[in-house]
Amino acid sequence: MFERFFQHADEDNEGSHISIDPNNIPSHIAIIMDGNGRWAKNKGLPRVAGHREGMKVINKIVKKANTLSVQYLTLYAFSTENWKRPKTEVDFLMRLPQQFLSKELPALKENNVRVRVMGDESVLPEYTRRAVEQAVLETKENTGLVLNFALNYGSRHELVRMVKDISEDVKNEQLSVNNIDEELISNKLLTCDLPDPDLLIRTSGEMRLSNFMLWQLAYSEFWFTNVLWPDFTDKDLEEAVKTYQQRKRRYGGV
Ligand code: V07
Repeated sequence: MFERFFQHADEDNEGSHISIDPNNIPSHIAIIMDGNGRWAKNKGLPRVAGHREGMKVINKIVKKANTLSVQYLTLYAFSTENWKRPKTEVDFLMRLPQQFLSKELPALKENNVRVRVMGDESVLPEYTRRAVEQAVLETKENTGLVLNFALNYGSRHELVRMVKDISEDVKNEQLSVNNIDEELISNKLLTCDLPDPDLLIRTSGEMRLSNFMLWQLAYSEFWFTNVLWPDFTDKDLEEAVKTYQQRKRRYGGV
């Protein structure tokens, strides 16, 4: 009772007076980088200016995550729903992987970061796929932080594919229905070689999952902030990690 009370009192204090426990770092952090368009609108700029500014934030957060020794960082760069946006905006977004990598790839390599992508790449423009492919290839031997970009990713689409994949295996008698379990399902998802996220961060005050990692986030801690993604700093990441460390994960137990 009192323990829970104080836990919340600490959260209200934003944990700024305490320090990070190096023995309890979330090994996988997932981020919904929201609020780029709103940031631009607030400044009287076109939406794409917000996306460009949002891109600049990524490398600072990667560095900070690396320093904290976070092992996996998943960033929601483009969802399967984002195609509904105006064509000029979509075209701009599709140029960002190329821009990001031509500017940041050397630093990522220096920091021993391994780039990885999840999502349906087949429908992306050639230049987007090329840039991503090159980044994955050039960093594949790196052993540090795994930077996982969700690019043209949608969780329901991922689940539909998983069900089809498993059904084929059953139909071909490579798999018995009795052997379908949680581990098998996890291994058929785009995150098959990643642990589930420990912490989900969403910026800009929205409190929903928006079709992001529905299966993988089953037991994750959620941390929401009103800060817009282009204004997000390493201090905000620290605060999220501190809040995470003050919570007690239960996985459905008591
Ligand atoms: C995008 C910038 C960040 C704010 C959120 C939306 C806009 C980085 C990438 C990227 C993706 C794959 C990759 C390397 C970089 C990116 C898109 C949008 C579509 F291998 N930022 N960023 N891709 N934004």
